[in-house]
Amino acid sequence: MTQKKIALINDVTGFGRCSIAVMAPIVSAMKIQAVTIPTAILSTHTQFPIYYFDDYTPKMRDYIQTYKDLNLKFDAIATGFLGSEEQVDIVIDFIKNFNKGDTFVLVDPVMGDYGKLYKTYTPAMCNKMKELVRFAEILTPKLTELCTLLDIEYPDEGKVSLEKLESMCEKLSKKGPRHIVVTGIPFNKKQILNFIYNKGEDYQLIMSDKIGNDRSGTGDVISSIIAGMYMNGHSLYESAKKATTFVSKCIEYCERNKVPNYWGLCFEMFLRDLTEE
Ligand code: PXL
Repeated sequence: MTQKKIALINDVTGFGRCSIAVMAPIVSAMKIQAVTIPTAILSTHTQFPIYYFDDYTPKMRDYIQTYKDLNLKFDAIATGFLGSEEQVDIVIDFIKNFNKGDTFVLVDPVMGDYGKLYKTYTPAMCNKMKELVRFAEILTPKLTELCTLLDIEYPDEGKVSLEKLESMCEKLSKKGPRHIVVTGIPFNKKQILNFIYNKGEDYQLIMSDKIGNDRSGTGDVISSIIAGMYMNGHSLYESAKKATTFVSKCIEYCERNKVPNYWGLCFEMFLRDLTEE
């Protein structure tokens, strides 16, 4: 059996456990080869008071050209935080080149949190992300991102009905993604809701306990587990379930060991849970 390959288009961040530093080991544990396509190199992620940031955009086209010349093929492409409109254009060009029909594309539209967009998300950048969404088979937005992609106001305290979530996903799926996992929706003081949408099917729900505060890179852990599980033949529900169970276990460990939130999830402790024989 030939091993599968996933192209990870994301930043390389040294300390803080996010992006490729998290996604590559996770998909590797799932026996999938990780191929890194860097968008930027940072010493730590941007939640730290200081960080070194080297934008890789001007070099990405030459980097990718070698893959085109080598006629490399990928079973999947996963994208995460993107810094500029130009970078999104490069990613769209990459998908157009390498998605030969049997490549699956996961887009994690990392745009904001709690109803607020990150500073780099100008209206033009939001429109660019809407373009990218058209190329996704699986989309893993948070509620903030789902609302932004549909130009809908973020609901008060993130409270939203299941019917509304379904209609939002239906609307977004008309633009491209057949599968949508809306992650980390505030449900009540103790629980978080994850909403699973498969086009043409009934929605499914996964509840997880809310333990402690949010941790950096959680979205990257979730999206890479979903991508890896899905590539290994599991349903979207099973993939999302695996991701949420794994994240809960990591958070519980981090809380017990008083690991600061900005240090991300201690996923290394449980990587073996992801390996299937
Ligand atoms: O997915 C989280 C993330 C990724 N990359 C960078 C970040 C963050 C979160 O802050 O700063 C550079």
